[in-house]
Amino acid sequence: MFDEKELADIVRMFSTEGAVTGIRPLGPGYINDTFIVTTSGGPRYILQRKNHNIFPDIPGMMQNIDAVTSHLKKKVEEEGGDPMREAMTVIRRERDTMTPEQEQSMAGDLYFRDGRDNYWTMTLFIEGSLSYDKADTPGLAYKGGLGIGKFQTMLADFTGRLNETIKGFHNIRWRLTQWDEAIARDAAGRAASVHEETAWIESRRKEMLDFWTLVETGAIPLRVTHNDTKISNILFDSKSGDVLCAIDLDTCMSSTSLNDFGDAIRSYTNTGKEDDPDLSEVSMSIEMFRAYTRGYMHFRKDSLTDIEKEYLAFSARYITYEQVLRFLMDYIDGDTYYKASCPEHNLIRARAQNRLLESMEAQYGEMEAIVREYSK
Ligand code: GN1
Ligand code: MG
Repeated sequence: MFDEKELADIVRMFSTEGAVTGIRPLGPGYINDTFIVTTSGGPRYILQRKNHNIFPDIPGMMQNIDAVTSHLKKKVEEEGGDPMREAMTVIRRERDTMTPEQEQSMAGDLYFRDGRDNYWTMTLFIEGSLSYDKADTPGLAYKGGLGIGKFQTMLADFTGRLNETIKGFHNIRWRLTQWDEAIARDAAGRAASVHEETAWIESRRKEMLDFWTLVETGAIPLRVTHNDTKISNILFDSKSGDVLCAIDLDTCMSSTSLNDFGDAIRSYTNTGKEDDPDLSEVSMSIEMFRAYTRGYMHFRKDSLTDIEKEYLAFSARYITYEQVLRFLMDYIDGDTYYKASCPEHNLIRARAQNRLLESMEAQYGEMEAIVREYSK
């Protein structure tokens, strides 16, 4: 879609070092387009085209990312860590490519908007790092839990105000409103073919809304949250195996920290793939659940409130339910949100996530017992 020459021209809008020697696509992201930029005489960089259809306020999003990464860098420094590796580094615009209006505008130095309404951003590529699509050992899940536990702990005293980058992102009341509209609209004429799947959403509607009411009333507190903690959004140190940092901060917002636990469990504990067409491969590994919970609670057990601990295991069901809903809704809408590699892709994803949800429900008592064990 973009040739290397075009991409190299975009890179020139940013304050980078070295001469560009190559730009290649990177990663399996469902939303943005990501590239890795190699240079001679300078470091490697990540270039991203942010999806402006999904994120309506890119300047607001970049302001969030800048504020959160600055805070994290300070914390890492205080603890004697390496702020260039343990937090993302946002690359700013090259001053002489900016108009006076851009220089004045909010977050104007954090992104480049090209003539075709594409929004581009750059960050530093962190060398000596690894990312995974799937957690294959409890040791990795444990380290992942430590990583997000630490992330939340470092952000506990963040006092800035964060913009809402996607309206009602993990708000199931809003998602169900969107769902009802999608069914009524039936834009792709697919609603009648997913009766069985629709029943999965309806049968759990009430319990999910009851949970969210606790967030709405303030019984469950708001914190700074990442909101997209699946394993592929975490960088691990290739030598020690420890988490370096969480990447993809596009959805960093104020919400319940339970989202971050729940979404990680959805990702780390799945014995199959997120879009596994073979449902017999999909289940929740209780061993992986234990390992992640142990790591996470190492940092969080003294800070979480009683009600957060009480709903921690439930948050995995909540986020997985939401993911079934979002994939199914996108199928009904005709695949307008997620990148899909075939016409049935979103339906396959929804079915696989529902299987995972059923597996969590079947093991819920054990999940709760494990949370209690590591809460002490
Ligand atoms: C999307 O962009 P990516 O791949 O990190 C999505 C998440 C979903 C995830 C499912 C902004 O994440 O909410 O959980 O796909 N991000 C957005 O894999 O919708
Ligand atoms: Mg993302």
